Amino acid sequence: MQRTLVFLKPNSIQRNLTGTILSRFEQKGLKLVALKMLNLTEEQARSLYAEHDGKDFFPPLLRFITSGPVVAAVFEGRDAVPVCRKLVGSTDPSVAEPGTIRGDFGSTVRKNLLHASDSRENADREIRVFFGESEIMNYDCCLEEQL
Ligand code: IDP
Ligand code: MG
Repeated sequence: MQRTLVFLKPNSIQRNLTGTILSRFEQKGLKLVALKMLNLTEEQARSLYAEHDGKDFFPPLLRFITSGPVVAAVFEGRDAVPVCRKLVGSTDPSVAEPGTIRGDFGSTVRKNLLHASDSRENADREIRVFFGESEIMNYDCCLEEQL
């Protein structure tokens, strides 16, 4: 079973899309095992996007994701990392397929609503940026046999 990290960027919360977006993952059958709302520190933001350090969009990206509260979640399920990326859609909402979250609700690349981990290694690292092990829930799901 894989775990992946999703976080909703400040514009998702401000546009009242938090429930709508989280429901996409829930409806797919992914299991919500951790959830919190927080203001990212500069250090957390830098660590999340370290691979983009030095690019022209890096400073505005950091400013944007620290500009207001974000909502972070851990979802668990079979192939959770690629499944969540597929639900999220392409980085640029203008080319993201309809039916994906960015395709349906996104407007610009910079404000593309949310982040989802792109590999198992990054998922493990990113989960640790937001959550301690004791904040990740272990519970049986009554529908487990159907997932
Ligand atoms: P991803 O979020 O789909 O994984 P990445 O290429 O990892 O996309 O980029 C991280 C974030 O940086 C994107 O979600 C987007 O907000 C921002 N970003 C990426 N490319 C550009 C760009 O060309 N202009 C402005 N912002 C960008
Ligand atoms: Mg990325």
